[in-house]
Amino acid sequence: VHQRNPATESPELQECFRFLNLTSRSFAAVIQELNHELLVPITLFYLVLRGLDTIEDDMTIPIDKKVPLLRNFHETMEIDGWQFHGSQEKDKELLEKFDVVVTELKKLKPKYHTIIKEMTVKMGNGMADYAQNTEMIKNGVQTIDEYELYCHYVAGLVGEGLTRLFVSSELGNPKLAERPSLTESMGQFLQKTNIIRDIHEDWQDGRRWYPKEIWSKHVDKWEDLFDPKYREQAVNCVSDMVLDALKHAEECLFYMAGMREQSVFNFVAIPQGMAIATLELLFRNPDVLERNVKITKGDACQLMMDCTQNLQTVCEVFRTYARRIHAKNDPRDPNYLAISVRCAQIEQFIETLY
Ligand code: PS7
Ligand code: MN
Ligand code: MN
Ligand code: MN
Ligand code: MN
Ligand code: MN
Repeated sequence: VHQRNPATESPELQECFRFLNLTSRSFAAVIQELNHELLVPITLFYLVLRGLDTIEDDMTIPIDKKVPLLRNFHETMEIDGWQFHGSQEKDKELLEKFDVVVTELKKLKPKYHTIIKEMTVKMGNGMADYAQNTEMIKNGVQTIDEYELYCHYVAGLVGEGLTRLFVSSELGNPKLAERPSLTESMGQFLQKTNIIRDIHEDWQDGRRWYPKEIWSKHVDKWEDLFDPKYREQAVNCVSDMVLDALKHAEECLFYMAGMREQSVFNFVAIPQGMAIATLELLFRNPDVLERNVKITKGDACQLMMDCTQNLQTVCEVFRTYARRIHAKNDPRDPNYLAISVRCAQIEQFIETLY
């Protein structure tokens, strides 16, 4: 059942929902099914962060213009009538008509507005730090710690904001607020999957998020990852990245065990199920180095059904994909043993829950 009631929505709010449906592939559906109390706050949270990310992603905005836009976005989002013209990104229309988001943010309960604003301050500054860093050094993220800090800014903070929204609306277990590492894992797992998948697209845009600490074990130069001569090394590099992402799987399942309301459970579980299925698709897949690979519509449909039941069905999804990764593991991969152990741990962890 849809929680929306367009008859009672202002024209600005209807426009916000139009943008949600325009800009998001996977989130639009799950957000619109959310419990009435959180439907509008999470829609606006999404649009604020989508606006910020559209600026971050736009490589045609010069750095000295981009950085203040990112750092001041929490103030900008309160300026009546604010619009931004000049982005070349796919989602530029959101920025061109951002005034409708500003109008609707003002109507939020103060407790929700505060959470959204605090997350925007931190994310905008984090994105700006990395944009400046890449601009100055021109060779991207070096260590796994730096990689995880970037994932914290762009996704761990989303998780923190969402968890605070769940707890303050009493739709999430208050104990979740005391377990920040579980929340962080939820964001890290999604963002790392996004980064592993987007390697080719990001490279073409002149950016890279794979840490040198990982890729330099496989190739000498970053560009070699895209050279067919080094395809085997590149596939091993992707599998090294997948191994790193899989370390968050158990904490994600723990987090999902803390959901108390079905619509919130579905909202958090669907992206996680899509993420583990995507990791399985990326694992040992040379196509990743040439194009953006995506799970099929059929698989996405099945995942939507399995991730909207209960914790047990989501655990089954994780176990199924961990087994498939395990089965695809190649003895010639330098991480063969570590991957095998990691998959077995996830499989065993799930079995102990029964
Ligand atoms: C508020 C629902 C549920 C505890 C727009 C959902 C970039 C993967 O890197 O553009 O530019 O290629 O493909 C979503 C944790 C965030 C993390 C984040 C906000 C889950 C802007 C999603 C989504 C936390 C910052 C994909 C992180 O965008 O990425 C709401 C719990 C937005 C979540 C970015 C990335 C999303 C992402 P990129 P994309
Ligand atoms: Mn983006
Ligand atoms: Mn981005
Ligand atoms: Mn860590
Ligand atoms: Mn990406
Ligand atoms: Mn993307």
